[in-house]
Amino acid sequence: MELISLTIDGQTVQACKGSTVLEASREAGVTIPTLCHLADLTPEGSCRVCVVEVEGARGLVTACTYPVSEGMIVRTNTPAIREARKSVVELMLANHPQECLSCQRNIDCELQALASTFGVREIKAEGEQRQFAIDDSNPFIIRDSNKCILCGRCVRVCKEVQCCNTLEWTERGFNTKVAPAFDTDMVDSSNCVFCGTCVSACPVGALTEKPMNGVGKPDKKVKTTCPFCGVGCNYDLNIKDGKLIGVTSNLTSVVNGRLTCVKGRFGTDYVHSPERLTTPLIKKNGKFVEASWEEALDLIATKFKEIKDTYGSDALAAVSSARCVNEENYIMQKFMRAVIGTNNVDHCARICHAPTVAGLAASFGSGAMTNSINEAPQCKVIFLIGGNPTEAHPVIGAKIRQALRNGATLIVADPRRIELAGKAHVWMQLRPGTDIALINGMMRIILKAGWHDQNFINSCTTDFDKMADVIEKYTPEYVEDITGVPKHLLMEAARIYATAERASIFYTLGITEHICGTDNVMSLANLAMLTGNVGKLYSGVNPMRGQNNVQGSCDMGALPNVYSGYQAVTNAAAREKFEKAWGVKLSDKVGLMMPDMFDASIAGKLKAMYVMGEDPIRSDGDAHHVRKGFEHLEFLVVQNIFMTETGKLADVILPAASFAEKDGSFTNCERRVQRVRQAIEPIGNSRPDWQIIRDLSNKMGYPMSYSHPSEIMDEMASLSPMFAGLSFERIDEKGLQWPVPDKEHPGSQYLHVDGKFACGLGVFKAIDHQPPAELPDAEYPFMLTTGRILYHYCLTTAGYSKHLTEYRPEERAMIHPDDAKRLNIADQDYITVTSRRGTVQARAWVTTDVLPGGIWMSFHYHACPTNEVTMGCGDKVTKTYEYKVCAVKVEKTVVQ
Ligand SMILES: Nc1nc2c(c(=O)[nH]1)N[C@H]1C(S)=C(S)[C@@H](COP(=O)(O)OP(=O)(O)OC[C@H]3O[C@@H](n4cnc5c(=O)[nH]c(N)nc54)[C@H](O)[C@@H]3O)O[C@H]1N2
Ligand SMILES: Nc1nc2c(c(=O)[nH]1)N[C@H]1C(S)=C(S)[C@@H](COP(=O)(O)OP(=O)(O)OC[C@H]3O[C@@H](n4cnc5c(=O)[nH]c(N)nc54)[C@H](O)[C@@H]3O)O[C@H]1N2
Ligand SMILES: [Mo]
Repeated sequence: MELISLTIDGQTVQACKGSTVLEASREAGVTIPTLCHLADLTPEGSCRVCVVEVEGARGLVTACTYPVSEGMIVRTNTPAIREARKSVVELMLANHPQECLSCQRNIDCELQALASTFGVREIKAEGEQRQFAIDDSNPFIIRDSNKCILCGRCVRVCKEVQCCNTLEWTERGFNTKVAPAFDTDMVDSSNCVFCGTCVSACPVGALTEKPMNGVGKPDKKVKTTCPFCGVGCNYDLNIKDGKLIGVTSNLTSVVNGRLTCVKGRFGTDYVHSPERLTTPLIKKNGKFVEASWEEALDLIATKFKEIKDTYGSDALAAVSSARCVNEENYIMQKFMRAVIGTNNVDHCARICHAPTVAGLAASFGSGAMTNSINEAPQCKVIFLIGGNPTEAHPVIGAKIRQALRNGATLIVADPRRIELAGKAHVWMQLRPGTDIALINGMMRIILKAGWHDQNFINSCTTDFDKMADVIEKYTPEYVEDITGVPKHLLMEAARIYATAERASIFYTLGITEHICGTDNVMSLANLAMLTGNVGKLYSGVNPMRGQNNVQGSCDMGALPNVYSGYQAVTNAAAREKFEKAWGVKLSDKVGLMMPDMFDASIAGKLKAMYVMGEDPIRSDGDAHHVRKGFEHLEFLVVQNIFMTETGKLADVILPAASFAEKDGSFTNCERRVQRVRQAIEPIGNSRPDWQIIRDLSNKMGYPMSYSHPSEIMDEMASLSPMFAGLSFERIDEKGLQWPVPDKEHPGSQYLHVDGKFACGLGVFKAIDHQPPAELPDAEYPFMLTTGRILYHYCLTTAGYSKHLTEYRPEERAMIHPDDAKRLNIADQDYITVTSRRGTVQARAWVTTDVLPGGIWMSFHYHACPTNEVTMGCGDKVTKTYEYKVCAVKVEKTVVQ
């Protein structure tokens, strides 16, 4: 970078060529006040608070926009400058309501602060005051344009960071204001997603959050990691009188900066829901009765021991939790392995991204996102397949929109017109369950055109020929037949992806939740290796992991086949290492996967389960079967923060503390291990999960003495080579991306550098198209696909957020207008959706965003338990349910 010299207030300083006077001054430690400026936005120079004198320039110039030049002489604090700044603030105040004391931003207000800095005394509002209606049309944000100082920060943040373009300038002159297009309320705007990033940018009280669980100034702010999806946003929990009263952006957050989504900023009010479990419960005569911890843990210890002694260790199983911190997952698998003596431990990765873990491990040697989230805005070509980040990973969605602003080309493969399909250069609306054919078709086109990377194939991979043989039959015509994607779109997608200098694949459950999920994942790995698009910046295969800590739960060994760090339970050396460290004999028998647990229970082989932070009756495929599995158990323990469907069948309920009430760490989808920090005391008599398991273990005669989660992480790191460099101290500020093999290692931004795969050579797999397990027929003529909406989260937590529930209270099933018309269904009508397994009801959402013959539903609502309808069969390798396809019939609900 070229440096130049200039003088600021008599001091000679160096600055980068191309920087502004403001940047150079800040770099040199000279403070210049600003108002419309934010470092992460394009400078505008509209408020004129940052004016300075530059010798030779006419009048005062705005420091935030004025570029530095060699030999420039700048003065930042002369009487003329002070006078000019003061009069800018006076003018703003003359037009600003003066009720500071009743304003939510009082004390936090930047205008107030500047007035005080410049010595502006009370200003009488002059002349006619603006009289805008206040927009509190939605549960999240209050927009009071009367307080707006027209700095435009919200408009720019919405355009440049969140990239939604919701807020714009409307009206003119005296009536100028910021509002959604056509001056509608935010609730009526077509594209506001209530991320609240505008609120984070507003310097005054014009945009504020609706209060959650209390009002007033926080006593403290505690930076932590979000408990919803796997993006791993950080932000500040605002605490007052021991309660969480709000969430605000923390600009030091590495992944997300000021961005959050609606759930992160407004949805954590569930922490104080009156429905929280606050005391242990024991079922007596079919009814839950309050119990002491002592009583509950004694009962569990006795029953677990009894069952172990009578039926053997493998008669017990545990479901660990991707919502819980790493340390809790580690201690849970240790408890099952060292204390109970079984490898029967699993968690929701099984029904989510297990095909990613298995598929990418087979192809590349490591089952995780290859690149980092903040590479996304710089990507030139993005291929998004089977993922809807706008709703499921909203901050990644925003970063993909940033890439588009930066000129990237986007290819989308999704059966639905998701938001990013509308913005894509090529959208392939494939039939669900036909991704292998699509990818094989793209690869065949690439090979025939010579767009493949022969060098990469030769030097970094193996088994190319087998793969090339299989794809030979996937001509564009054959692929069009299977997928429904017109061949010209397939050819265009192949050309864009393969001829880009660098291209990145992003995928999610549209790929994994199929009977061929692992094969789907390996197909994407094939495509990346064929074109050499892996092992570099801005170029890789990126599964967006689902739950906040599903990456971490896998890493910690909450899986039936591996200890922490993916060390196989069947590997004698690994087993001996853990046996030595834990002082016990360990089982070498791979444990049960979650779906197998229910089968084993029905078959009478599994007698007890310990379910932490998961609700399988609602979340697993074919709820009837799962419920039956639980009903056959002799003893069930459920540890959760709320009562769940699974909980209702439990013999003992243990109330856990939520993410806001405990220390620990979550690992996001880019492998970054980040701190979770306790901000409030556990609610009621609840306890952090790790303490509960520790105490239970002590009761069962296996001493565990951890006094803080950091000690658990230290033990885990000492036993897991890929995490050896982790410690609470090292992850404190920015987290660390694994692998971190030693205490000096800086972490790994991207994997398989220069094509050196974790397994040596990358492995091509020869894979053929396989149709879904259940296709539509005369009786069940529709294809049901299930997934997520922005405003809800899986099954439990978001349901207890007042904000979120108020905004999206019930299930809306998407159905194509052609089908709706034929069945006499109007938008908002109730419809009944029935499969061979069960039936549910939902309101219809008639839309061309789905294919004719397709129904799309979420699985979030208690009133509409979608998994009563879905199937119990799953991926050949990992048993992940095929949630993305099953056959149903649809009828208009007859109101009695
Ligand atoms: N708001 C919100 N965010 C969440 C969650 C939540 O519940 N709510 N859950 C979190 C979890 S646990 C996870 S795992 C992630 C999941 O994140 P995503 O996988 O992105 O979410 P889904 O909506 O399940 O499915 C993604 C897309 O796959 C498409 N699809 C369906 N079938 C096929 C197919 O056969 N082929 C292709 N190519 N596409 C298909 C669907 O149309 C849908 O748009 O989200 C996480 N984030
Ligand atoms: N039809 C259909 N079904 C699906 C899917 C789909 O796409 N379609 N997706 C599947 C996927 S990807 C997933 S990941 C699963 C998710 O399924 P689940 O994991 O069952 O979903 P969650 O609601 O996140 O459940 C987590 C539970 O943890 C509790 N919890 C939260 N924090 C804590 C804590 O700190 N301690 C304890 N002890 N408990 C806590 C919550 O109250 C909640 O009951 O659903 C699957 N089900
Ligand atoms: Mo998930």
